[in-house]
Amino acid sequence: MPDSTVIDYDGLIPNNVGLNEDLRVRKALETWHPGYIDWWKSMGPEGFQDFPVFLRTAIGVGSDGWAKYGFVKMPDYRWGILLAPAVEGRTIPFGAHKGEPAWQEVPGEYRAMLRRLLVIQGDTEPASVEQQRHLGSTAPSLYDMRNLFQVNVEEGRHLWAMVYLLQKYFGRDGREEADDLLRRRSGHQDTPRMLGAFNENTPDWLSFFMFTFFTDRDGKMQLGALAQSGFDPLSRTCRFMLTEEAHHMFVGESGITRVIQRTVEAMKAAGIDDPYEIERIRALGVIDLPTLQKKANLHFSLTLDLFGNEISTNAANAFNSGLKGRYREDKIEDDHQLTSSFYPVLRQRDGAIINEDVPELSALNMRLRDDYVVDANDGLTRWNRLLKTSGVNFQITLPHVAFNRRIGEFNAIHTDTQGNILTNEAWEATKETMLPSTADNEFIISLMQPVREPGQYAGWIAPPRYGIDNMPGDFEYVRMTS
Ligand code: BYC
Ligand code: FE
Ligand code: FE
Repeated sequence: MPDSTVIDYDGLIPNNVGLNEDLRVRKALETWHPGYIDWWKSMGPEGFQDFPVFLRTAIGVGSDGWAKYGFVKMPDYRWGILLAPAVEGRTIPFGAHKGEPAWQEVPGEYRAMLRRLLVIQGDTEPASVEQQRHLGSTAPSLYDMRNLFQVNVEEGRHLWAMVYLLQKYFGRDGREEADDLLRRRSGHQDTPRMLGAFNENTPDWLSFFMFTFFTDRDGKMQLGALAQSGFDPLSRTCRFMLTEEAHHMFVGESGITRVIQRTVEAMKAAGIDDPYEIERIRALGVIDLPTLQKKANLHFSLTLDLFGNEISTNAANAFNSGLKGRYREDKIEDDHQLTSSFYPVLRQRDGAIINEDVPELSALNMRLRDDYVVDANDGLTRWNRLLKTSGVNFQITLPHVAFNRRIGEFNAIHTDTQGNILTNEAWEATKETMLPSTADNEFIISLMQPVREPGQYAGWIAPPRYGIDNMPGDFEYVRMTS
């Protein structure tokens, strides 16, 4: 057994899984590598492949989170296979096999289910890179541009993480899936990415911050559930991915905080108290808070669709078989088998939204979504604290879970952001008060003028409080002269 706390950086593919002794898998990954680089160059960050970027690379997998920072051109980034250290004597934490030793190989009877979970997880990672590929050219600062690229290379690494599991444990099928992961394209008519939200546009930086706040947070929840898996290599992979996810969440949360900060500063300087004086506020070159709220409504509702149907036999089977647990399963106190418990699910019945108790096993998507809403609300609290201390009378809120949904119980109805059911006519007449209108989007796009001077920031966003890796305010995070 190789020492899994040490990352081997000598070969083509950095790893702590002993690739040097695993020639079959090493060859499969090395064969896949050129296609990945082609994909990265053609579908990754557009226009910035040749510039050195100040990026973080993991050099350890311990809980002390060793990392080093340095300038690297993105195609030369060392994407690696990194698993969190094994936990000795780990057992399957939930489901029908609870208490049995965790699997080091794929249990034959669950092969298809596991493969599907890996493919869906893997598909989202390159999808997000594709969605964000045009954003570099409108970055509000070099600091933000660097953060975008850091998120992008890590999502690229997350693809490697799933491809490793597919190639190591699924033979020829796994290799085919790995190739298909490079073939699908976000938003493509014929070969789209698998899940809805990953085929949407991310046209501007407000969308990017909302995406990293709301949609990467689905990543956090799903990875949290998969980190509990009885299939130990998946658990260890996800545990390491979660350490990277924290940074993606930071980018989103702090990005929106800085937008709010800039807006309230500008309002104060101009003597505007009323956040609904939209035209006057926009004339200051900052994003008005009601538009921010509409963007939040959009990204929250798109992300809720990623939790699947509230009532799902797929989710029940994945839990029962020990493959996908609940968020923080190990912190929950119950029997971890859920064969006789119930869970309240919001349902749509004869024109009303009601709560109904259903067998808990079938409601695991709903439960994960509930945990997600709590987690997202925590983030909002911090934005709202800033609004409160600034004296502006406005709070960002999450819309009702039935609002603007395409998957699950509420896909056939329209509601307002409070969850009141609307007729089609009422929805058409009011939706632009709840979701960004064409004019809102055009205004945001009009602000997206690039700023490339070190230490300078676009007028609609405040500078960050701290530099990356404690760098000074005028640090050149992306070197524009290659
Ligand atoms: N779009 O039984 P159901 C991340 C399909 S984000 C399209 O409810 P299940 C990241 C479903 O596939 C985290 N189709 O499904 C973030 C099923 O189809 P089949 C990604 C959808 O399996 C930012 C059928 O409807 N990871 O990492 O219980 C940047 C019946 O549905 C959708 C995961 O999601 C949809 N939204 O739940 C970068 C974890 N929803 O099989 C990265 C792995 C449902 O009948 N995935 N369908 O043809 C899963 O655990 C589950 O597949 C889902 C769906 C939770 C997604
Ligand atoms: Fe990811
Ligand atoms: Fe992420």
